[in-house]
Amino acid sequence: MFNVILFGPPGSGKGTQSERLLAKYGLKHLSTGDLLRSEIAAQTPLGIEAKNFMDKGQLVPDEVVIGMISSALDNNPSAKGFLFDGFPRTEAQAEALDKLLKLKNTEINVVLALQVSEEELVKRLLNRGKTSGRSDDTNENVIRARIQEYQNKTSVVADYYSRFGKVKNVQGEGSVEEIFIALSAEINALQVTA
Ligand code: B4P
Repeated sequence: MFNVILFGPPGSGKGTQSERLLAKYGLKHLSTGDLLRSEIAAQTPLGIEAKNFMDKGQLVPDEVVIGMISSALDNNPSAKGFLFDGFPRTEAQAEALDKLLKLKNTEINVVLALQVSEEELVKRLLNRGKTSGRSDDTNENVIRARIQEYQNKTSVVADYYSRFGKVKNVQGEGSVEEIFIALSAEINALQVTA
């Protein structure tokens, strides 16, 4: 199996680049943001609880997202690898993911970390908010709270994986195509040496 984490702050291009990487490498996409938004759309108890956090720009509690990822891994026994998008977002989630993958005799191969400035993130998310219908994209204070949550709780996830030499920083500003080429080059380099 080949397992990739696409990492970066909100609006850094994780969702955008995931679509292209999945098509190229045939990995199974696991986006906690998408999974949470489906729960919200279906008005499940989990979705109703998650919406309260997401509308304030806060992270959803670890046990909720870890449970979702655990079920998704179990439901895809024949995947040739996973692309984790927006997960893990805390050190506890990273530790839980390592344990879940170990049970399946596999591990994270690489963490691709998109580098984007805060002003560019705010600009992109406000722009997306004009058409996405996402309540967490329309208010600049909520967007800044999400970036703050990233700095307080999520950026440490890169430090966690750096200890194992798994992080590759990739410039996340430029055209979607340029960034895709840079991400693909990192994956290709690892697959050649694997
Ligand atoms: P997510 O759904 O993960 O969303 P995101 O971080 O906002 O966006 P993403 O990074 O995928 O967007 P993209 O840049 O592609 O999370 C939403 C919320 O769910 C979180 O705030 C949290 O509350 C909750 N949540 C999710 N996972 C969780 C977890 N594990 N633990 C706890 N809580 C969790 O796109 C942004 C915009 O930029 C788009 O409009 C796109 O078109 C544009 N764009 C992309 N690339 C561009 C480029 N190169 N140039 C210009 N624009 C670009």
